[in-house]
Amino acid sequence: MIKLYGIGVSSAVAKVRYALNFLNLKYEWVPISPMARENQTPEYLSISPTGKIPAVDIDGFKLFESNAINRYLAVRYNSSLYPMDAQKRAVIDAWTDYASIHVAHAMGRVIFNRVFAPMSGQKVDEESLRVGLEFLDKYFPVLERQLSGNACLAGSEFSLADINLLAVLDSCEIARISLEKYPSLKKWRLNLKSKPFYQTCYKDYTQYCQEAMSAMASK
Ligand SMILES: N[C@@H](CCC(=O)N[C@@H](CS)C(=O)NCC(=O)O)C(=O)O
Repeated sequence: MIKLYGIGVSSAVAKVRYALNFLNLKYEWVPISPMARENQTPEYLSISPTGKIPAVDIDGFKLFESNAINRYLAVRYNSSLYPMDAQKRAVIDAWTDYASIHVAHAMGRVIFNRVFAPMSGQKVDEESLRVGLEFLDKYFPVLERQLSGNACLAGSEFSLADINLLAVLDSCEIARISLEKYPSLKKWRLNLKSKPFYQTCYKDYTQYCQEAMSAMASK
């Protein structure tokens, strides 16, 4: 029995949902909303000691951190998403880290200042926004170069690195981040968004954000 804890508006949660779907694994989705501080209850902290979403409980094994969860799922269910070969794994890890640390961090600055700060009445930090956009202008060409020569992020085979980047980029539309200058990246993303593992589990991320916004506005 797999339980997934979190809410749809989180791209980290989406990442695990993509992997679960790709692996054809059934799961129970348990809504845990940080906005409602449901992530700080003793019960949830016993599953995710950091209080972050997502977390999973798989037959009693509790785990947090989306990339660790996806690696565990791929290994446990013996999937090509994270093959046994040490070098292939290392390359998948390298691209996953690049997207999770660098791209996601820059995206986070833009999303916070263009979406969440205005939505929650917090001050927009124009300098942080500028820096985030500047970093994305450096990082997207790297992804473009990699994807113009390879079908997938870590080479020719679809892997956890693709699932991770797909989720990291889910907020492009809501944060008004254009990928027009990056045709290979855009094509790679459109192709993956048409796949059943994405389509069947996910209302568009933008819609989740809009729902979250309306919920906040009505408070
Ligand atoms: N590195 C973590 C990031 C998770 C994360 O930042 N989750 C956010 C939602 S997207 C969260 O739980 N925020 C609530 C909080 O920090 O209290 C992962 O990939 O699982």
